[in-house]
Amino acid sequence: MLKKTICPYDCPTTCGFSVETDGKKIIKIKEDKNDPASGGIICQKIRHYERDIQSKDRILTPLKRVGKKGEGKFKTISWNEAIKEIGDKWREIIKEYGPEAIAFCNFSGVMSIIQRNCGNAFFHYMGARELVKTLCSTAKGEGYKAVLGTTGALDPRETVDSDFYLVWGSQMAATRLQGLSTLIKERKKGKKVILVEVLADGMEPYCDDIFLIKPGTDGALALSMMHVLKREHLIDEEFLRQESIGYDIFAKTLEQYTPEWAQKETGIPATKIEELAMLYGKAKSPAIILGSGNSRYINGGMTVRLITILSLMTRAWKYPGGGLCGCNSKNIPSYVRTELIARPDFRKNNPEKININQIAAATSENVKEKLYSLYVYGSNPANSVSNQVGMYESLSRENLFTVVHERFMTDTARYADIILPATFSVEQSDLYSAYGYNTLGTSWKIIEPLGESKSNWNTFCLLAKEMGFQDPYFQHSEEEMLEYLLENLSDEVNLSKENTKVLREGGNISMPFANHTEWKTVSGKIQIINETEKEKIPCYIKATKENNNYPLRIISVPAVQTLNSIFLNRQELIEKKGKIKLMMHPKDAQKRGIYSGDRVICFNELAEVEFQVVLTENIAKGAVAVPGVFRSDQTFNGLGVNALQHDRLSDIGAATTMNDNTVEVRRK
Ligand SMILES: Nc1nc2c(c(=O)[nH]1)N[C@H]1C(S)=C(S)[C@@H](COP(=O)(O)OP(=O)(O)OC[C@H]3O[C@@H](n4cnc5c(=O)[nH]c(N)nc54)[C@H](O)[C@@H]3O)O[C@H]1N2
Ligand SMILES: Nc1nc2c(c(=O)[nH]1)N[C@H]1C(S)=C(S)[C@@H](COP(=O)(O)OP(=O)(O)OC[C@H]3O[C@@H](n4cnc5c(=O)[nH]c(N)nc54)[C@H](O)[C@@H]3O)O[C@H]1N2
Ligand SMILES: [Mo]
Repeated sequence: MLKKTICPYDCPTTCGFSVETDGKKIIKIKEDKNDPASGGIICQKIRHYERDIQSKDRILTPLKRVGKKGEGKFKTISWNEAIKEIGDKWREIIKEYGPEAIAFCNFSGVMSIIQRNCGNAFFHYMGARELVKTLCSTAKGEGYKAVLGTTGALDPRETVDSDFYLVWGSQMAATRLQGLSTLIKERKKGKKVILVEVLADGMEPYCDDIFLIKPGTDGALALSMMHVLKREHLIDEEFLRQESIGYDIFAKTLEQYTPEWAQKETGIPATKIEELAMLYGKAKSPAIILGSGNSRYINGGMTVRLITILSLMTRAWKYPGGGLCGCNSKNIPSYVRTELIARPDFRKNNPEKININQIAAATSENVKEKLYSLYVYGSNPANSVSNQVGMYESLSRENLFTVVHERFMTDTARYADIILPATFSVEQSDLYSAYGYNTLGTSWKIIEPLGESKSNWNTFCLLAKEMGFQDPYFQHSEEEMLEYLLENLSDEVNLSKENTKVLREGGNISMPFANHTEWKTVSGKIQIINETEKEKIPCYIKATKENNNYPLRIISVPAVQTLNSIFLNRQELIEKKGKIKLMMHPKDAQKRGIYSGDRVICFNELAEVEFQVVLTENIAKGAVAVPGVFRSDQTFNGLGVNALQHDRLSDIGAATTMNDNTVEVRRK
């Protein structure tokens, strides 16, 4: 039997595919050529999704800690015992310190609407500490929004019509396979692909030219490209004077941003900047394909504002395929009314918020508003947030009652007092709305949950009962909630009969591409100048400064074989991924007497982390990069790159700045 389902993980595509099942197990994964997002292309990770679902390493019963925190010793208990124990402990904490002494951590383990957002409703109802979920790309989102509001950018499927591609900081071979396949086809027809990257490793075969840029300086490149466009009369000034706010004022500031100035900032030769600006400016419908890496800096929001403005300078948006891809591609905030699941109206108190990027500090012993319990689901903060050493210290606290709802023994789960077994996407029902494509889909339960695993929804319903939460919300099945969401989609969504049928049966449907020529901002105009921003006139802001002790900049990049900390249990992928690596330029290695394959210590004021060095000419000088996330037992000294990351927030969007850190490297 073949059934349609959707990948639950945090990728822009949200691929639909099929599974062969006997009703009890998933036997095989099959590509679905008719899926509007994946088009039948699925990644090497999902190709054997069944191996994860049926993995011998899966946690299938509730577990209770019997050893020390982090030691990894647990005994099996029943769900009744687990829920009772959590309830007893929470009641005790609430009585003594109030519900604000309880926090939760959730991010992108499962991206579907119900399973991702139901915990918010539960913790709002409880009055627990609020979580600000900005671990990924909110600086990018807010930077774009500052210029274009909710105007929809390009859906990757529209880029077949682009006449030039500027891939700006995306390892598309890992993160945007389907978009990359379009580029490969179009390049064969003679269209050019240029890459602006810190680490171009793996993308070389797909590009005509590569611009290696110093981390966190993309704003300087965008500004100097606009300087050249202005000088060469390649800006469509008539269009901007009509349709934007502040073009002339902004244009005057461009004078200072010469290619020679930008060369000093970015490390890209001025002549190359001229060349890129001319290529871009002479194209009719160029697409900038923007990744998220360059927004993860203290200047990340401004960088994205500047790149968004650059994309509007030449009228490109008015032509099919022209514009910006990688930002919000819908003209409405959302097809689905997520608030029906997240229920912000359940919150009656106003506790101090916790930014997920600073959860290590927030859960530490030494804060005024001390926390006594942490509930983690769909997230693995021990491996995903900054300040990893601090995170382990917090998780080691005897007086932080920690519950982790998980599928595998992650580094976070290892520190839990109680572990609850979580389901896989095929064992639960939900609605998906891709963040990089204009698609909407459903994935209905295909097999019963293995062992005693339960979905997030079903677990929160049990916990609500235990805690005596009376609202009818907590008494529905997830299938009822899914029906309810389908009946209450956003007003702007109009479904044809066929599409309604697809959603009833399972699978992705294609939604209309956005209108890229009507500006969905408060003023109805492109906001080159935005009066509501701290920096009203866009300008160059520097990233965190290097210093003599730590002269190198370190960034984290996605690995092809894994997705954040997901797939770390899959043997064949882990073998392919290899040891925890530090990518380095031969010149930087030579200065330090380091050779390819050496074990090195990479360090800064936060930690010392051991890596194996891989030398490549395809990295900007002065930068080092770490691909992928590793479980502690897959590292050399128990720590990963997150141990070298400060928990500073971006300029706008309160996002991660995980790429904005400085280090030094020495041979071990
Ligand atoms: N295989 C795989 N797929 C994934 C993921 C994964 O881990 N593995 N992660 C998923 C997630 S959570 C996300 S958010 C998306 C992200 O997907 P995208 O938004 O497309 O971004 P990435 O491919 O992560 O690109 C980050 C790139 O930014 C580059 N970079 C870092 N700093 C700078 C800079 O200052 N300037 C420039 N120009 N480039 C810079 C890095 O070298 C890296 O290649 O991918 C998703 N897909
Ligand atoms: N070093 C480094 N750090 C990074 C990144 C990086 O590339 N490198 N990427 C950053 C980015 S872009 C992101 S988005 C974040 C991701 O940060 P997180 O979301 O915290 O981390 P993930 O590694 O995705 O872990 C998700 C966990 O959820 C579990 N899970 C999956 N499905 C379910 C479910 O249905 N229910 C429950 N209860 N659990 C489930 C998985 O088993 C997994 O352990 O990490 C950030 N941190
Ligand atoms: Mo992400």
